[in-house]
Order: sequence, then structure tokens, then C-alpha cells
Amino acid sequence: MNTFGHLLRVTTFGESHGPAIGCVIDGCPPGIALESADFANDLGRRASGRTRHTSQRHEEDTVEILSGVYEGSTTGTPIALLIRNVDARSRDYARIAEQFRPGHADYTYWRKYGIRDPRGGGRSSARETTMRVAAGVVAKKWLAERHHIQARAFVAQIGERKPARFDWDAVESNPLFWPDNDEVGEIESMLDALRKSGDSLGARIDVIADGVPAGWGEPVYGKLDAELAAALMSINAVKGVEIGAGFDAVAQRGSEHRDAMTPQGFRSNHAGGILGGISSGQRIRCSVAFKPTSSLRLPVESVDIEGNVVEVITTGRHDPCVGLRAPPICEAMMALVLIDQALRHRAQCGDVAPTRPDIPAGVE
Ligand code: EPS
Repeated sequence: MNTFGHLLRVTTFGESHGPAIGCVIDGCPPGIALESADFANDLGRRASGRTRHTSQRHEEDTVEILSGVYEGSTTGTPIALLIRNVDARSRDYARIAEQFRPGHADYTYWRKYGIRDPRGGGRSSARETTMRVAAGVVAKKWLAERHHIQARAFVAQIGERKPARFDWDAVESNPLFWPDNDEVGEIESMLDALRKSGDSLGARIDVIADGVPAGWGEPVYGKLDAELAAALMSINAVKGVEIGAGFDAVAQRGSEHRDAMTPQGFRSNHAGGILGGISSGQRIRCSVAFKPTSSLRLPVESVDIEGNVVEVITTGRHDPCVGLRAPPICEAMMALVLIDQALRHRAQCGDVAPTRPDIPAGVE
């Protein structure tokens, strides 16, 4: 399936080295101001080639709006977005076209379909995440305008390294989405050494949403946390998703984990803003583990499509830490799940009279 969502459905298409990538957003509310320039900021935050620490493939990522917008406003009809690929270099993949790159989807696509596009990994490439971010821009606009909701993400860990301090302003002021500007120089040196060594590192991305009202999410099979986990897990290279305390909950006592409630607010947020699959009105907090990039120039043993033993060396333009480009992707997936849940909530419960008490978010 290349489609996700229920009332707001996103379908993406395209391969990394094909002529273009694109998406169709169906079920989008009418009346959202939308123009091509709206996509530039988030697509730029995600793009490769903007710093020396990412793949040096330079895509312009200019969005063409093909349908669903009239005189600068969404019309409620399907929004089709297209981005042309302009900097694919398929010769990097010619030598390994019949080899399986360990850690990649090459082998599993081959076993599933019996055919695959080896150029840049084809459909399995992280290039596909561009369209998630583009669709997320539309979701973010609606959530901000209608509900003052903001989805934001940052790099919470690279390899073993965690930031000593946290500052939102820092996150957007350095190219690594790192929450402590004083450490950026050191991290950059670490990444330079990593790139020279030919190896890669994983990263943890924390993604949060502020302003989500209590009541969004569908028990039992459409739980908000279940849909967030699925959406975040569907991003390339993700190996783990936590909601709130996540796996730390295993070692907590119930007396610590439960978030005490007062009329002035919740005293803690181990639940990550979701109780029983429904938003509590607190900050929604997820943490996402990205594996270290598998495309390395360091040789590794593998087999080719005939089953022969081969040594795979991946040359070309790859990310030493693919998680560094992931914050906008995580934000987009969070926003797309939230808008879909908001529309479903409105459909079923839109005329439920507001209930009391309305407990403030409290401690985040
Ligand atoms: C990617 C490999 C590289 C990255 C690409 C993701 O592409 P290629 O080797 O095909 O040039 O540059 O990322 C993007 C192009 C992008 O826009 O994110 C991979 O194997 O996933």
C-alpha cells in the first residue's frame, strides 16, 4: 500500500531515480490558503545537500500543484503535488545492480516482487519522504489555523551522544536540529570524522505536538498512539517508536508512571499525552529510533541475485546519519495522523457538548 489515512488520505508515488515523485492528498478540507512557496521551508529543512553532513545530491524540490487548489485556496478536491527529480546519478548503482546491499530493502523487494528498480533503491529510497513532508505542510497549516496546534521535532541523540541542554531556538538555528548550540561545533567534528571513516551512526528524534485538545483518537483499533506509531514506523530507517515514557515504563512503578491530575494540570506526562488511545490535552510526545545508514563504502559480505558470494561496496552520495534529516519527516507524519484523527473526531463527535472538567496540560 502506498496510501495511508482514513478521512484524509495520502498516496505517494515515484522512485528515487524516476522522472518525478508526487502525492495525492484526498479528503483535505476546503479553504486552506496554499501555494507552491508554502512547501519550501519544510522541504528545505529535509533536503539533502544543504550541509556537508548529508548526502550531496542536490534536488531543487520545487512543488508543482496540479490540482485541488483554485485561486490560492484548497477546494476540497484531491490535491496532487509533483516534484521532478533533477539530480539522480544512476551510474553509482550500475555496478551493484545485481547485488543485495546488506541492511537495505534490496533482498526483500527482490523476494517479494521478483523484480526491482536498483537505481537509488527505487521506491525504497528515503527520497519518498519528500512527499510525506509536502503533504505534512498542508496538514500543519490546517492544524495551526483551526486548532493552534504545532508539531515540532529535534535530534535528541546521535550515536551515544545526547545534548547537555535543551533550547527550542537552537533546534532551528543549526543545521543538525541539535538543541544545544554550544555543542554544535563538537558534533560537527564528530560527523566529519564519521564521514571520513566511511561509517554511519543512528539517531533518536523526538517529535511533539502542542495544543492537541483532549478527545482525539479512536478506541479500540484506531488508537491515536497506535496510528502515530504506525505512521512514524513507516518512515525509512526507523527501528523503534516510543510514546511518552516508552520502554522506560518497564522499569517504573505504577505510582510513578501514572500522571497525577489536579484542577491546575497534570503533574507529569509519562503517558505522552495519550490515554486509552485518546488525547488527554497534554503534549503529545514520541521518540523515534533511526538506524545507522546501510550504504557504506566499507566493504561487506553479501550475495548477488544468483546466490554468488560478493563483496558489496556502496559508492555515491549517502548520509552518514540519515536521522539528521528526519525531524521534518516526523513532524509531517505526526501532523497527518492528527488531521485525520481531527476530521474523524469532528465527524462522529462534532456535536458533543464540551464536558467538564477541562484539565490544563500541566507538566510536559
Ligand atoms: C538515499 C540515497 C541517496 C540520498 C537519498 C536517499 O540518493 P541517491 O544515492 O539515489 O542519489 O541522496 O535522499 C534523497 C535524494 C532525498 O531527497 O532525500 C537512500 O538510499 O535512501
